Amino acid sequence: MLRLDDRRLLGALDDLASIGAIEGGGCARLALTDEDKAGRDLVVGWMNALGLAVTVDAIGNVIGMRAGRENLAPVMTGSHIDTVRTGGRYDGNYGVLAGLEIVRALNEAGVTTRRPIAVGVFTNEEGARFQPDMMGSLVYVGGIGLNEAHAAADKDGVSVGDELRRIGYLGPAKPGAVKPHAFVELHIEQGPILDEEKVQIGVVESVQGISWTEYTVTGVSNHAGTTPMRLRRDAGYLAASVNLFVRKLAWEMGGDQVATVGSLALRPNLINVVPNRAVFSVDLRNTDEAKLKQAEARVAAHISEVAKAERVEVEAKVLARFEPVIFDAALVDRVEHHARALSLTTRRMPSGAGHDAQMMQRLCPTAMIFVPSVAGLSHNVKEHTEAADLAAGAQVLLNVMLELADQC
Ligand code: HGY
Ligand code: MN
Ligand code: MN
Repeated sequence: MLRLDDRRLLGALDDLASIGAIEGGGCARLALTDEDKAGRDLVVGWMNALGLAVTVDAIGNVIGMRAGRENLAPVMTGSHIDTVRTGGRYDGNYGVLAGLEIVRALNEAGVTTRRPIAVGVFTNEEGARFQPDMMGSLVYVGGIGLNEAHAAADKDGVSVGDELRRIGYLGPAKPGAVKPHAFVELHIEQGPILDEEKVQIGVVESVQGISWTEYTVTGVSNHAGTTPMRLRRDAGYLAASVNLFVRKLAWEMGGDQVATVGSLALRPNLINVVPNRAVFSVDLRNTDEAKLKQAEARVAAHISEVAKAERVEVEAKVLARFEPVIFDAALVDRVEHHARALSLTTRRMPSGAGHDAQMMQRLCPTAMIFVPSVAGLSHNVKEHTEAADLAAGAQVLLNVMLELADQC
């Protein structure tokens, strides 16, 4: 059986993690920043050195293609290398670098697969700087138009299109021009399940639904000392009440429901001024679409009730909304088969996090392979996966891809 060079994979992860490295061992490479560019340049350099035919498309997705014996639709793997501001070194990077390690192993073994093999790096999976998340893969599958994606702007009003141009990744290729035979994404779980249950491989059956909304609340700034409570129109109070409400709601709904107020900005943000403006985000997720809709409705009702009582205006902007996605059952079975064939322990599970794979399922049979995240930590510089687990996941990916690459 073709074996990967685990140490080389770990070395590549370290090299990439050194770009945008931050205190505590993580990395910060927000989409389309100079750090993201530097990471892209490093990966493209590796792709070229491996003899891959590299294309960059108009949303900045990078695809490295390894020719097959026959000019058939490729078997594709990949993920993202952009990170959140407090990113770890495995989220996304692991899936891309395992794909390149598979190419290295095939090159060294002199193996030419029947189908071409493609490794993809999708733009702005995180959605931390520009929304929606999974933007590159969403454009790739035709989920949003290129112009709409290019027009997405960050908090400073800088657009995706301008940043792609600035970093030299506004590529000529048409997004989605290559329709894969199948897509398999290797990723860390980013949650606690595999680590708690001491299971080596997560056989991912689905990705939960995601609902991102940004609220802009307008009240009246006033003196913190002289303004009686009865006269206040406190934008910050509404934001705080929503945070408490969504947390209570998630506990009450139970099941897979989660809710987060991740970003919050008050203005004028001064100790002795009642805030007249609050801009905050609400991230709701559930594996069940009906329940996710219920949660959204409960939050909206709460906001209008408090806004009325506090006499503040609220504007809502949907930043991302994706229904739950079910992966291709036959391909999920093959992931489970190959993991067990390597005597690895497995368990089927949904993904709590969003992934490019959830978009690729619109285009071709898609599945994901998870490896454990120690203590379930992710989007945190302390994100960690044991070397043996990283190696095991990559070997499962290789074996699944070899099987797919020889399918007619
Ligand atoms: O938010 C997510 O689940 C992903 O990291 N974009
Ligand atoms: Mn990721
Ligand atoms: Mn992430």
